[in-house]
Amino acid sequence: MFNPSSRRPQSLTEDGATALTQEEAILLYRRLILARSVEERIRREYPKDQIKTPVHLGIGEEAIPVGVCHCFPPGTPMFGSYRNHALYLALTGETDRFFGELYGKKTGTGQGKAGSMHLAAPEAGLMATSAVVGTTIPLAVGAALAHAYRKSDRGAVSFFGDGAVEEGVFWESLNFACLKRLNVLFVCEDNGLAIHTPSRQRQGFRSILEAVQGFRCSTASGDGSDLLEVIRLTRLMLRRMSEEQGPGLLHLSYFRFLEHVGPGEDFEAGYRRKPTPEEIERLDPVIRFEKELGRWGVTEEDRRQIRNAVDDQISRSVAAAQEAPFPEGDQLDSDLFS
Ligand SMILES: Cc1ncc(C[n+]2csc(CCOP(=O)(O)OP(=O)(O)O)c2C)c(N)n1
Ligand SMILES: [Mg+2]
Repeated sequence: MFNPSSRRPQSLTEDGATALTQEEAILLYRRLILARSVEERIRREYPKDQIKTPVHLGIGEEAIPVGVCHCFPPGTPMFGSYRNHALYLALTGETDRFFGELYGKKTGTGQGKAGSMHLAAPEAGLMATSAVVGTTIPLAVGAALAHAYRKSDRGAVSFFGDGAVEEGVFWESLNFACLKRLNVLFVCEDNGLAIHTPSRQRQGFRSILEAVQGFRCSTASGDGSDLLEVIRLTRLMLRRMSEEQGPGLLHLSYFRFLEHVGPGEDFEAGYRRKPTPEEIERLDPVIRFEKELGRWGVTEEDRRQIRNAVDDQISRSVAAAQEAPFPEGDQLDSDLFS
């Protein structure tokens, strides 16, 4: 399928910031397809009402976690929001425990008690994700502070939506990270919406980037639908953060294709319009990256094989999750904190 002899590093930008081997390009494509296919599968399964947890699907967002995670050493502590599926899948690549959790089963990441919004995989670096907007931002700062205490140069990453920026905890966390020069990257996944409300009806500042630029923090902004741009900007941020010995904020915009929560589209609700086919070509990170894959000699047949392998993996995991037992007895209230 893939000819190793054709593997070659590619320089995709003037400064060569995004240099990927064929092996990396294939891995990244697999991660993108895994995230997309898992969520398409959830959309098909959800109406059967066996998955009881609310699901906040990230179709359109996938390139952000896939690209950012690719730039960090394995095990770097990462923290996210409830729109966390692509982040979990980018870090773990696994779907057995993922679907176990969605089906509420003992085999899940939280033994079926945490649900889609609280996926975690500490062994892979995913320390926490949460339903409560903004709550994991200070946890990422705390992880970076712990590294600083231990004189380690390991970083930490916080993923959150544009709505979290309207919370005090974001500004307090940013202030503290800047003051203490912590090695933490804030990644704002900006879809311009908090549920149904657009940014201009919520935000008193001109732009997130301008507001953060008043802080002693490195910043960059770009198109989160473009995986190669996400990687280029993440690497740029890492370089700047190392030069400045302090935190960074990476602001990436993307288009949320589905409703805020649930498996459907909601364009008929009237708060935004459906994109045209030409716009979809630009907004869909999978389509965008597929157009680039020829650079590494990855053919349509290669892509088909990757998609099929991913579909098989998902089918096995869904079947296993459906068969798995629910937690019972003492297991129901063990590991619960409130
Ligand atoms: C502290 C808190 N306030 C309000 C809510 C209700 N709520 C759930 S999602 C959401 C919108 C958040 O938007 P954003 O941070 O942009 O994330 P997105 O859903 O766009 O990924 C709100 C207000 C909540 N879960 N937590
Ligand atoms: Mg948002």
